[in-house]
Amino acid sequence: RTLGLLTSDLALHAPSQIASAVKSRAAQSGVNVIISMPEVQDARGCTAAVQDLLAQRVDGLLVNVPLDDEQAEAVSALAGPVPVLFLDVSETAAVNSLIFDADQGARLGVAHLLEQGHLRIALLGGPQSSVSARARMSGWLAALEESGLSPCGCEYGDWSAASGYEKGHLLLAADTPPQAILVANDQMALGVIRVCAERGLTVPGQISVVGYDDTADSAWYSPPLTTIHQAFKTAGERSVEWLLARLSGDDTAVRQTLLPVTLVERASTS
Ligand code: IPT
Repeated sequence: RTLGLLTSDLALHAPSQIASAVKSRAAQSGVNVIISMPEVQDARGCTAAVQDLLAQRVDGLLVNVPLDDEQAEAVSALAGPVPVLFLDVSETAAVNSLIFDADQGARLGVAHLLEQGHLRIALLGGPQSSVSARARMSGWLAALEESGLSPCGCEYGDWSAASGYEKGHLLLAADTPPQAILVANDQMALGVIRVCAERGLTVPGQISVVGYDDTADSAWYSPPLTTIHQAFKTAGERSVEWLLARLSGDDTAVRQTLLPVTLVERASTS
């Protein structure tokens, strides 16, 4: 059997860790994986990539590219009888999905900072074109609002450490700088920690930083990063298992799985 994996930029840590888990789990079952990484991740680019994978006669498809509901539904329809599982869509998309609970992740981050007594909390979101980045942002805003707070600054990066560095400077240049920053991924948090160091702010003494992902390197940051753990290995493995089960059964109902996330408390918050 052969599976197709349509993925977002593998230069980013999270998608590469998912792809690695998909490859390993598939290999264990003697399954080949063809990886496709569209340069332009709009609806057109994804459709072309899916058509290309289908032309190579894949038996099933994994899609780890952020897609809006209609786009995901269109890709599902395009695949016809070939089962498709989406990893970066909203719960409201009527497609098979295996996604992390973004609302829970956002709430865990806010609750952690509130417990430590921080009230001036800034937000550094991911790109607004990404479904999961938007879900994290709205989760943070909702959780802050429930505590009667509004963010002390809000910026959007593109998931890279460089963008974390650039936007981190903007957040810290405010007249009343934040006591803590919630960052939508660990790579951007790396850039934020660098900004703090350059401005002579100690982390966590003068400012707390919470990341999101818990990719393999995050425990090695200086200081080790407090972050929201998303079990990428488990997600990759379960996606392959789900598709293989689908291929050997006759279940065709739409299935949505929500994976819980956890807060990993390290040394970037206090
Ligand atoms: C999501 C990561 O959290 C983020 O850091 C970035 O790498 C993004 O992927 C790339 O699209 S995880 C995804 C399964 C929602």
